[in-house]
Amino acid sequence: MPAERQPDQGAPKTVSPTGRTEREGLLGGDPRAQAGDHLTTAQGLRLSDTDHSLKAGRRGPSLLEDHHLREKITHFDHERIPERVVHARGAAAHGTFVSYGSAATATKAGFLAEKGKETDVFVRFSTVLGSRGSADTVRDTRGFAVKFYTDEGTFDLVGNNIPVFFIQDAIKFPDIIHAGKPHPDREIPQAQSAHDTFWDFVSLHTEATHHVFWNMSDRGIPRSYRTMEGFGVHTFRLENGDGETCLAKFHWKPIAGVHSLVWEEAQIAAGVDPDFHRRDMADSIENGAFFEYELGLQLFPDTEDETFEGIDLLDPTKIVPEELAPVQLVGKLTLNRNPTNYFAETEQVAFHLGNLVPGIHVTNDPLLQGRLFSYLDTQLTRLGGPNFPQLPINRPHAPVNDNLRDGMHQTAVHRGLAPYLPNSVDGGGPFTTDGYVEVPRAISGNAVRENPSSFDDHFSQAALFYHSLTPVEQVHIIEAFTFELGKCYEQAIKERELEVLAKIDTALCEAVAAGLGLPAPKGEPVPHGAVSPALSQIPAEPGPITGRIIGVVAGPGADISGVKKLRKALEGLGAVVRVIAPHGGNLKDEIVERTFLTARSIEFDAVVVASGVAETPDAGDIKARILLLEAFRHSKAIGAWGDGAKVLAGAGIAPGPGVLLGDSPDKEFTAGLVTALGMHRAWERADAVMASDVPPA
Ligand code: HDE
Repeated sequence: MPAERQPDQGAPKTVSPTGRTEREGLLGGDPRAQAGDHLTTAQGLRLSDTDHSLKAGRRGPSLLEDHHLREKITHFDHERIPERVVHARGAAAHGTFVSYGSAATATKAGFLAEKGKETDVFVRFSTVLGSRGSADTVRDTRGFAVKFYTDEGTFDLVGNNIPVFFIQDAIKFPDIIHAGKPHPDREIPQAQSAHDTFWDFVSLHTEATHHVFWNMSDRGIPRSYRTMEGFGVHTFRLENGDGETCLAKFHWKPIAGVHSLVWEEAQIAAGVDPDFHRRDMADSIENGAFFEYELGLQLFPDTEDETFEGIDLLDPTKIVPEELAPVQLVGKLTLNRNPTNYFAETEQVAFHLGNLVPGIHVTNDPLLQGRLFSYLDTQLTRLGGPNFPQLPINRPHAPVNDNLRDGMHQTAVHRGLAPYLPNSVDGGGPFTTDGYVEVPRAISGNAVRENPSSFDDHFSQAALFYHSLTPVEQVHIIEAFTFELGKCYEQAIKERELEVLAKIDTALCEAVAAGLGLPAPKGEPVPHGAVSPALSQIPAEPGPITGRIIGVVAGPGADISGVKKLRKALEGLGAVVRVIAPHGGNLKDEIVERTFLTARSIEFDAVVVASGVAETPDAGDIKARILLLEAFRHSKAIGAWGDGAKVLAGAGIAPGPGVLLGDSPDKEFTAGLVTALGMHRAWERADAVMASDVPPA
């Protein structure tokens, strides 16, 4: 037991950060919340005026004596902390992880090994390049950082939505980030890679190629955090209860499937709703449409060469195709609670991949090794000292007796005399036990600044990725490269990146070169081996529609009972129906949630026109036509019942794939809509509606 307080010692009373004492109910409600109904100073002094500073006469200067004025403004002046140097823009949610128990043969980590075990989690999603106020839908990698508050200590799985990284060695991190961040002279462009310095670096530093292909694919513009995969990226070492080890890669598989925006939508959203992803997550959780993912493991024998089927497991620019090592599902994550306060939780949370629990170990991946240094280091500055693990969001859900003492913002009141070991004066404790023990691994070798030769292959897996995708996904990659390089000013940079593309695929290189108006260099595309269909995100079967948003265009005279019927059917499946009408107000007892002014197609996964609006003067409104045409152009499900079909025809939308027409929103109509939504997009339409001589469409 920790040392007792001595009889002669007192200590600050047990009072909450907001001055709640036991007498006033510290133990009832949430003691961290503000207390009392009256406005006070930080010292609990009740105030009678907070609108006027203390002045020498009505027209006189303010007095230094005004402590309330000085306290209020001083605190305000210090409200911000440094934003994260990368991943500054993020949104987070609380949730629960439930273990299937199926990982027990691989790891003794209790939160994975014990079937049915529930562990609290906090998950922060982020973009990498943009600053705190940047847009959500930029083309970028997304962070997927999970804090498991296990009873053996906190385990952080600090991953991304892309399974590989730009660099193989942590020492290159400042280089890639300096290249990707806005230009240092004008601080533009914000939050994106479509600029010279990014392409300058990656065209020279070709180990980035694989990650660049993922960024240029649809993975760079997710539809929702709900529809993103997550990856631990590095290979970890797992240890089971018998001391046996294996190597492992972590995967998050979204129950809702992997889906993205189209580029045009992402760009519109960046202006119309820069908070697109965080709003979607907060609204969904509020509506009970929780975000769900399964945790999966790819397991490999722990061999001396740390290689599987010729793939170096220590190279973070490489994946192991799921066809070679299937992802075994080991538990389920549900995000079901929004944070109460963005700053206290989302901004102050501190992840660290060195936060491990027994049964999970690091490997020699040189990217991982550098990260083990970086997170604590950056957090010391960002969170103002070494006591940030005491912040409410960072506190472990396991007893802490750490002998760490003092430091800025210390909130604990430690007892005893001997925060050192060994000691005799505090009874010899706290005691070490059979806690975390690193797996013994032999380390030898000369000190060299070199990589293993297997790290020299920069292209074969980029080619594997590209060739594993469907034609529509490949077109998106061509369009993305053409757009991004088209935003560069330096001709030499574009030419150099085309040389890289020539090593991946001739047709791809030619198409991008044509878009840029440059000659396509001749290159020898590298061999890539068997393709991995698991890399494609186009679903073979319709997925669930939880959280999908369907806009129903209605108006005075619309078939409101039909709207209600459709709403009931779709909401029963976890989707959200929003009525769009020319003006706000009510349509009978249906509330108009969006007007032609406030709605934009990007918000909806499908748009349906109700019967009864075709003959009204608003049916041909330009904003309504743009809404429908944009949704059509982005290959979304479109529907109409009754004379709603005339509104579609008026907007120039012809029947075809993903366009559903019916007499009423009956079972058949709804089933068609649900299937179309479950497929995410009607890609069969894409060529006809997006094609343009000037890529990207
Ligand atoms: Fe990070 N990264 N990173 N990173 N990273 C940070 O830590 C760093 C890398 C990732 O929501 C920083 O507290 C280095 C790979 C996420 O709070 C910083 C290297 C992966 C987040 C840092 C990498 C990540 C961060 C900035 C190269 C995926 C957001 C603020 C060796 C596997 C966590 C902070 C959150 C944040 C350093 C590479 C994921 C500076 C040096 C690879 C999801 O410490």
